[in-house]
Amino acid sequence: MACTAVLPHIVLQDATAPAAASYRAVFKVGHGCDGAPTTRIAVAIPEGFSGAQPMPKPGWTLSTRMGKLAQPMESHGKTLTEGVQEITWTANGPDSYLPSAFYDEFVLRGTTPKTPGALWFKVTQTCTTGVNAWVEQPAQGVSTRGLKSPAAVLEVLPVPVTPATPAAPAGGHIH
Ligand SMILES: [Cu+2]
Repeated sequence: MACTAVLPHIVLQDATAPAAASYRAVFKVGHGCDGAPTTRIAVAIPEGFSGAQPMPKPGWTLSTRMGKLAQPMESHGKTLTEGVQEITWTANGPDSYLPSAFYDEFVLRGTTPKTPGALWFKVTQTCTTGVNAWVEQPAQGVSTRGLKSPAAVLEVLPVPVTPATPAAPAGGHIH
């Protein structure tokens, strides 16, 4: 794919997040498929990113696909064996298509894994003509340099140790 757009590919707004924390994933879509407008965005939720919830988008229909988790998760005192594995936004019609010259954002949230490391979100971008599969990842590290159609990467970082201040509960708030 020839990528001449100012905003390259599909990337996450925030490329890093602490481990075991709530994370708002903003996927920035900077162009269509060789000039064709985007009609659908499907995001595969990587293993370890739990409790994924999409944000509705006017003009687009949401769907989620559930699947078995490789590792059961604890949530609110219950053991979960299934989780959201894919989230899809589909344009309701031509009025909602995202023209290639325009820019838009698709948002979901979830909780990062306890273990630091790279999380790769594979994104399938469908257009009126053509499909871009953003699925490539490097053999190691988080640099997507040189990859033609990289997946969107989130680097999960160790939680900094701050013994002086009591930590707020994950995803919580302070009164
Ligand atoms: Cu691009």
